[in-house]
Amino acid sequence: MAEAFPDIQQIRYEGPDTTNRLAFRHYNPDEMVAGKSMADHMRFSVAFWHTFRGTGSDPFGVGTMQRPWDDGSESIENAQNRVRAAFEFFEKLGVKFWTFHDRDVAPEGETLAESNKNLDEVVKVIKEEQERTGIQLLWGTACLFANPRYMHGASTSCNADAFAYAAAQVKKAIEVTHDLGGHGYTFWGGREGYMTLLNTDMGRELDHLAKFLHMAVDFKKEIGFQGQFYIEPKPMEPTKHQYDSDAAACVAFLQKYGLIDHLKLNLETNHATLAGHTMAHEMETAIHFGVFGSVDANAGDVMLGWDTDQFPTDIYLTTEIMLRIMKAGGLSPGGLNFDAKVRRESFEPVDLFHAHVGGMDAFARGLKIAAKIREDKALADFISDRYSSWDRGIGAKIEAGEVGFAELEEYMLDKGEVDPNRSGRQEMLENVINDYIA
Ligand code: XUL
Ligand code: CO
Repeated sequence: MAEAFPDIQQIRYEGPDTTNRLAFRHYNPDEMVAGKSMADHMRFSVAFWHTFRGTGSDPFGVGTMQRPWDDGSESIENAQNRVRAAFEFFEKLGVKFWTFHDRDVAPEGETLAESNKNLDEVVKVIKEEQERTGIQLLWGTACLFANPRYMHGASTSCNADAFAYAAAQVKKAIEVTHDLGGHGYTFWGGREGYMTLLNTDMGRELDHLAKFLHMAVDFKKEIGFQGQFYIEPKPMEPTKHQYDSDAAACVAFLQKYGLIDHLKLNLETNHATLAGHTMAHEMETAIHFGVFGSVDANAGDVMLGWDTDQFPTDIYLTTEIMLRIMKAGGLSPGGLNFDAKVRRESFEPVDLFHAHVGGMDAFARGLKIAAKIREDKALADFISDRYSSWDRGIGAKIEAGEVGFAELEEYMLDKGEVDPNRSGRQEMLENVINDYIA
């Protein structure tokens, strides 16, 4: 196959003063920041579905993307060529990881057996390309939402056969992920939710979702797959209410069904904002409950209420994310997966490079800023001082479990009133962060 991106050279770090738009200004993979290389801090990954299957179509018009290597057919040969084009892209961009759904990489056949065979044919080329380049699979997943058989959901469908089909499909997808040395496997509940409660037995559907995940955990053990399982929260779209609506809902679900030790969360920025949360909130929640796993890095549009999946360019956002990743002690075996797509109007192949280069540079800046904030303890000192009443006296006794309501009543009757409150200083802290970002 001829080169897919013949006019594009390896993207290199050239520093902030370069005039070359196809160079990194900030992302310098081997540069050490807070004791670790930038590449290891961020573990960037490209999402095959957006970057190599996104057509640019929307409800009002057909696709716009120019992809000269893709003949638009559903042939195996075309699917294999797409994979070769993708690995050329990953290599030139300098990422070490990628992600895919089963049906992105290989066409669905007339039967499950045919679909599995198609997948095997493409996996052969994926293996060759992974070996040739050293690029690794961050996680694999199965598309359990596009085919009409999944109109009511997959594991939460009212149709038991849809559950069975989804199980067979996920079994194969996990096998393939294992075979490709994947670091993880993600469950995003594409249509696991409902459009109306009028026709829905919600409790029964949740039980089925849990049963499905338990089967996956059993199967993982059976074949010796060591990768991390992730559940990916999203509150809506395509259904009105998705069961994995946010990090807290996922934690409650995982705890109730005894799955908390088997799955972590793959948090996505635009999903957090759709749920009415910041990404920082979702990350704090996941870290606190011990289920922070990986990140689908993108951004929404503040004016639009749907999943726009844009590339992250906001340094404030990337700083907040890197602060939490460092707080969590790093991302591995997860990564920063660009689950993001170029706009319909950005239809040339080179736009794929501009988009990813921008996202990687935005995170590189976020990393450096976050490292400095942590090094200076610019927030940490303020926060520990804010809670200092818990380090001594009555606060320490409460935390140690030494007192109950009766002792606290006695303490307060004696004291009469609480110690004076101190300002939360939100505006000052916002100014502090701005000084670091400048
Ligand atoms: C959908 C979404 C998915 C998952 C993988 O909003 O984020 O692409 O990341 O199925
Ligand atoms: Co995602």
